[in-house]
Amino acid sequence: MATHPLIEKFQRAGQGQVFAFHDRGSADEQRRLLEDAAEIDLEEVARLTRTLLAKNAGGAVDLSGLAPAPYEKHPAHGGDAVAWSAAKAAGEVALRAGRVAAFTVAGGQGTRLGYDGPKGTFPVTPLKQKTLFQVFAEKILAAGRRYGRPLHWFIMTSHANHAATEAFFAGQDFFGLDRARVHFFRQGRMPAVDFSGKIILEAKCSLALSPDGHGGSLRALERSGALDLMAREGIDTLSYFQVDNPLVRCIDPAFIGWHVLRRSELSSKMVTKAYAEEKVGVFCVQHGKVVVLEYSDLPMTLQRETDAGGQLRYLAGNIAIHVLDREFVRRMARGGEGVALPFHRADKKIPTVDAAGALVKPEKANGVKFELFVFDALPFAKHPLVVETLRRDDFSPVKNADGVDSPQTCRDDQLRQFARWLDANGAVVQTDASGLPSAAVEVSPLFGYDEDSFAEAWKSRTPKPRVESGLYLE
Ligand code: UD2
Repeated sequence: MATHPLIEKFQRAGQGQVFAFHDRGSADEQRRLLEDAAEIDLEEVARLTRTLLAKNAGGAVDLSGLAPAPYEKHPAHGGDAVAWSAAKAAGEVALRAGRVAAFTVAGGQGTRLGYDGPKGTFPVTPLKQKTLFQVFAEKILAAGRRYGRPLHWFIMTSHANHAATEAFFAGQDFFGLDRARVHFFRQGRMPAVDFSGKIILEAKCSLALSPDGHGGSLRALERSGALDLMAREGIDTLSYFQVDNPLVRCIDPAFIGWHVLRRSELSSKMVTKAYAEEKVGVFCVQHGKVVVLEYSDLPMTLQRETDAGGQLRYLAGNIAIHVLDREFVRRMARGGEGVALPFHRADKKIPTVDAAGALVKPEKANGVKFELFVFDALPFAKHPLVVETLRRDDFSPVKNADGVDSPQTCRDDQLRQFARWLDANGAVVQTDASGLPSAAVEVSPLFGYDEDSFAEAWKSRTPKPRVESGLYLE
């Protein structure tokens, strides 16, 4: 029997091992293996093997010409309050014109949290135990009402969690959103390879494939037709955030306004690092381009460097909240001469099979996964912009089962935010020195999803409720 052309192609590329057990698989297994293999860009794999796996690859990171990135300071830290009001007004105009959509990257594997199921279905709020997806949905619903234009929401999933994510939304009746405006699409996958560049089998007839990183969102937006849909709907601005952070202002008029006024193609929020060793990427400039350097690539001497006033010199931490221009995304997705996100290599323990086909769980890293990062698009963007935000207003992710960035720290940060909003509007709230209220309270995003909307809703609430444990404002 003639060999399948795809199998021949893999053999010619030195990747014939992928089909070592093919003939012994069931018809169904054979079909699926061929389908998965068809997804793989063998030239890309060969190129990554040459560049990222070569003996001399991964040498010293290029730090030449590196300096801290300039950023737009928040008014609380001396930023120009008048310019910030103008930005907010411009953002509101864009929102009222229906130019903005929300975009969540939710394709990650969420292994650190040890939670089975799409991360967006993880419960996070203090009283009602609303899930991450519900919090975002209600913020997006509320913003749409506020600006008189219901927002479209794009959600990037992975092969592993796509069906479960869709089913979850359907089961919750889309949290009151118009389901025609909620769009799910899958991100791409990359094969894992061993240290010599051979694609790894995770089972006899199954390739070790994993999501291509949040940077894969740019090509997935294009491939899925999301960009065309945006164009048809008159949307040119995407408000990007991660699935793990319920504090994020999914729709922030001032941030959107800065992006619009500066004609930026890619804008990013930053917070000042809490301490020198904090594990976040840092916004820098290098040879005239804005870049993010992962903490692991920034030498400790630079991370600890301070200016004359004693402040960290490299202090602009990346919290993964961006605004993207639609046509910029398209340009990045299509690529071309010198326009492409670089892949990053991560060495991992990848379950696989031995020569006899028996499953093997490696004790140490046996291979490499390749990932794209969205912030690597910054150097390609026209007029890139970094805008400061306050951590307490935008950032408290759930990443680990306990310790930092855990459900507990996130719950406390939500409580502090609700207490601050109440206090700023004249309610009596008992808190400890860190601002944590003694009463467990919760504010529904449908009541108030940011300082402004909360203040308005509170003003018109009569009689004012007492702040005590169990208070839920809806
Ligand atoms: C990311 C940033 C870090 C900091 C931090 C803030 C990187 C490499 N690091 O760290 O600098 O900004 O976030 O919280 O980005 N995702 C996908 N598809 C993928 C991989 C990830 O959709 O293939 C999503 C994932 O669902 C999540 C987000 O991207 O919403 C972040 O993923 P992560 O947990 O891998 O990022 P993390 O915490 O290492």
